[in-house]
Amino acid sequence: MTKLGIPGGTTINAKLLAWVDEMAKLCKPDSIHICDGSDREYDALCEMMVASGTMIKLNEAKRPNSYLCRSDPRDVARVEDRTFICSATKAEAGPTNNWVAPKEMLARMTKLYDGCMKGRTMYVVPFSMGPLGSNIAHIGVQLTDSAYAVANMKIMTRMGQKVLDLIGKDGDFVKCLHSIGAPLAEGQADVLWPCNPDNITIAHFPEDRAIWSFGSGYGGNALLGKKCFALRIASTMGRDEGWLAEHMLIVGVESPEGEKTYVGAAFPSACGKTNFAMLQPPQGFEGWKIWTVGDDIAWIKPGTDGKFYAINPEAGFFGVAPGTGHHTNANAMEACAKNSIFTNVALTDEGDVWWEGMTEETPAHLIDWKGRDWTPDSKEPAAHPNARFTAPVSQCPTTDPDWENPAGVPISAFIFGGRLSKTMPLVYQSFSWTHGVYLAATMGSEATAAAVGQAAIRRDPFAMLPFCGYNMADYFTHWLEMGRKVNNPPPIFRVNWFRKDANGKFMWPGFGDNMRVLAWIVDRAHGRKAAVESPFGHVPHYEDINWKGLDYPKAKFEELMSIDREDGVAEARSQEDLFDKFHDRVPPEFNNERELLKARLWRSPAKWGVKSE
Ligand code: O2Y
Ligand code: MN
Repeated sequence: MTKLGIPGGTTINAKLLAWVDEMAKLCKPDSIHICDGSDREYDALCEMMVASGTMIKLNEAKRPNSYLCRSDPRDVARVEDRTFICSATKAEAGPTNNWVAPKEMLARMTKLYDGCMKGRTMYVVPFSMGPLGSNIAHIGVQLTDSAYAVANMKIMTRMGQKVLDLIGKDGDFVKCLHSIGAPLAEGQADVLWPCNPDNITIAHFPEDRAIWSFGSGYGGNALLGKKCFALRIASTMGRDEGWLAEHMLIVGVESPEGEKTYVGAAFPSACGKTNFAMLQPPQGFEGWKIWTVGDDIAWIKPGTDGKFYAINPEAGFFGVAPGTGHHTNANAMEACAKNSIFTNVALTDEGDVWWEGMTEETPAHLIDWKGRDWTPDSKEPAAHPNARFTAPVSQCPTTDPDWENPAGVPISAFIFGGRLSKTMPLVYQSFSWTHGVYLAATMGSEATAAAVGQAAIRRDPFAMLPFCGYNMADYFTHWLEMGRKVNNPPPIFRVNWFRKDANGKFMWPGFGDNMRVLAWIVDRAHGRKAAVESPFGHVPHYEDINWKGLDYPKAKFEELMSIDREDGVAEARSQEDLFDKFHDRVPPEFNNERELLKARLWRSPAKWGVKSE
């Protein structure tokens, strides 16, 4: 029996028992608790954290069964400069990942882990990424000394005894070791958010399918099923086994006639990914419905019928709170209305949570994320900009009835977004699978180079730059090859909601109106609408977009879709900078695609415009 005072789960898995034993000898916890994933266990963990002050129970009438946590201000986000891919060679990790040789990292971290759990409990957290027993799902076990991580893993994954039963006596799993790195000496009082910010290290060992995370208790650093397993380790599993682990949302688009089309979409951060995953169709789309399968990660495998099938490996949302509100994303608000954990948001006088952008009116008084009194006159925001809600997917009103289908959902199109104020039209479709992979590899957002005040493009291929567990050039090749694993690979689209006019104003309303673009994409995926060939790809005729409920003049649309030849050529040249990093590992098809792009631009007028039928 551990401090929790409840028995916990049981396992006969020899590999798991031996690994727990080995890691316990290294980390030296006071006790070990095998998680059974029951509600009773969750309640006991939360009660324990409320008693220690780590969690605040929210007003039961306003936010049932929900809690607030405040992290150490030095531990508030993922730390990319402390994240490592420890593959056998540096070349396998590639130029976009931090690399340390596996032996060296193991030695370095073994010293950090030595005795790191003294005075604490080591929780053994068995979890399934994806519906239990699905052919697309995989199992992991996280060892952690953070009760906060355990409670979050209960929401974010399928966790507990049922997973131990599934792996039985010899089933395999990804080994995920996590410690906050803050041992407690006998009699030493604990702090509310123990961590070890000076030694944060998030290491991935792709060959061993293992993760070692030390020093942080926050989000992607501590909930190892998410970015560490479901993207970095899973991307290497996908490369080796012939599938895709992607930083993509999955939605189903249902027409009034009941036709359902699933798409996977990748966007860089701050591009409205969660809003798109829970999109509310605008006026003019009566009878249409958007169904959410996932908001962040997709695992995609080729099915026996020659189509791609996708699951959301997660069971919860770890959503950014600031900016999420009743007016911008009512579905996300409903998802976190109960049974949720909030981290680094503000506390209202009524015992509920609040953050910037939640309501139109700002409360007169709050306790901010650092635990200080806050009023609208305060200089700092009440919630940390990376404050989060952890909420069950099942609570979202748009959750797809098939979101837990072990067979996954069939993917009919891929969408890749960017955030670019110039050059890039609202939407275009690739000419081929190879061209589409090139479009995804060159996606990016504008980053203002403060020194010169000019916009520079920060490339984020496939929105996977911080999440690809191996050399990104090999990842591009893997995508090219995956197109040959299915009968007709789905069409690939690029979208850009962020183009601005000469006055610096956004040209596209965004939010629910993105449905108009999505409906055209769905039509194209079913081979229904004609399109115009532009230098970048196939673009829609004005008449083929449903404009009902939106006054969007044809001339404005033509401006939104126009391509300036010089800007286009500059874009093509700047794509070379990205690929130069990878030297001769870049797939040769990419050089061809770039030359073809340049040739199309040279043959186009100085300002290319879409012509209507
Ligand atoms: O800062 C963190 O630890 C969370 S990062 C995150 C969380 C949910 C979905 N996406 C992300 C991301 O960084 O892409
Ligand atoms: Mn993400």
